[in-house]
Amino acid sequence: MNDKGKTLDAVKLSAQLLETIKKYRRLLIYIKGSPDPDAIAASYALKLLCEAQGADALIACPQEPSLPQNIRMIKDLHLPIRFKPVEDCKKHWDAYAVLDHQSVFVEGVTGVIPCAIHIDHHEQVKEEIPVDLRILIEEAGSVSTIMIFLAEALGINFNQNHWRHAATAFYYGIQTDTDDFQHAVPLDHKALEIISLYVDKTLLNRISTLPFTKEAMSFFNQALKNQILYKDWLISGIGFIEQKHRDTMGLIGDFLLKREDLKAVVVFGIVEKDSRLMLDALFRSKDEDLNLNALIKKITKEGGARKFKGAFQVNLDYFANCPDRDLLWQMVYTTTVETLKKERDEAHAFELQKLFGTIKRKVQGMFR
Ligand SMILES: [Mn+2]
Repeated sequence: MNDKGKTLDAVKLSAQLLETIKKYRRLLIYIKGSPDPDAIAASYALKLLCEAQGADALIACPQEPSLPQNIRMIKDLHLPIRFKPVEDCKKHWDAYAVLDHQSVFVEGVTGVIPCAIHIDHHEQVKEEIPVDLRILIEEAGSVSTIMIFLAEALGINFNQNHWRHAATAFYYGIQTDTDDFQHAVPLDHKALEIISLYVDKTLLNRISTLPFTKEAMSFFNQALKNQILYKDWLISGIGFIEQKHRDTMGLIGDFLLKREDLKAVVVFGIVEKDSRLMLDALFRSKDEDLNLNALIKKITKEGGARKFKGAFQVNLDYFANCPDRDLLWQMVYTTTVETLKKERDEAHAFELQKLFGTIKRKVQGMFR
C-alpha cells in the first residue's frame, strides 16, 4: 500500500459519498463563517458531484467574502454561491453538508434537516450531531486535497466543463491553507500533481498580485503601532473593524509572523456588523508542537484551530450600546492581552512538563 492509501481510501470513501448524495436528492452545502478559498473550492466540487448524479445542490454562505482575492476568485471562476441567510430549509432541502469546519452545527438548519456529509481536515472535536458520512482527514493540508482524491477516484476528468474551474479553485485553496505551500504535506503535493495540468495560472496570478486596499493598509499600520511582544508571542489589537475587512487580520498575522524571533502571532479586534459586536482573535504560529486547538478551546468553545492557524470569537452584542467606544476597546484590549499572556505561559509550562516527562523516562530507562 502506498502512503496515500494509508490515510485516505479514496475508492471506498468516494463510493460512500455517491451513495449519500443519491439518498438525498436536494442538498444544501453550507459554508460556515467567513468563506475562504478552501471551503469555497471544496463546496463547489461537492456541488458538481451532486449535479453529476442528477441531485440538486446549493452553496449557501450567510457571510460575504471579505478579501479582494476571494471576491475575485469567486467572480472570475463563476462560482455559484448564495450569500444570504438560509430560510425555510425544510421546504427546499432534504439534507445539508458542511465542509472545512470542525462543527456541523448550523443555527436554524441542524435538527430541522439531517446532516448528510461532513468533510474536514481540522483537528476533530466531539459532537453529538448525527452525520451520515464523515470524512475527517487531519493529515490533509486542506479539504481541497481530500476532494481532489475523491474526484479522481470517481473518474472525473479535470479538463472537462466546470472541473477546470474547480481545479483552479482547488489550487488556490491548497495554496492559501498551506501558507503558500510552506506547510503542504506529501498528500497535498500528490493532489496538486493530479490537477496541475488544468490549473489556470494566469487567473491565479491575477488574484495573487491584487494590491492591498487602502483600508487594509490602514489596518496594517494600526497593527504595527499596537503590537506588543510577550516572550516569543506577538500580540496586536487593531481596534474596531468592519465585518467586511475581518479577514485582513489574517493577512496581518501572516505578515507579522515573518519576524524571526516569534513562535506565534495573535491579531484581534472588535468586529462590527450592523449593530452587532464580536471580539475576533486570529492566531498564526510556526511552532509545530504548539497545540493551538487545545489552547483556544481553553479560552472559549467558540473557536478552534488546526496546525499553525486558529481563531476564537466572543460575542459582545450586549456592549453595543456602550456610549464610550474607547472605554469598551480598552476593556476588551486589556482583558484579551492578559488572557493571551496567561495562555502563552501555560502552553509553555505544558511543553516543559512533556519534555521533563521524556527526560525522566529516559533516565529511568538507563538504570533498568
Ligand atoms: Mn481548510
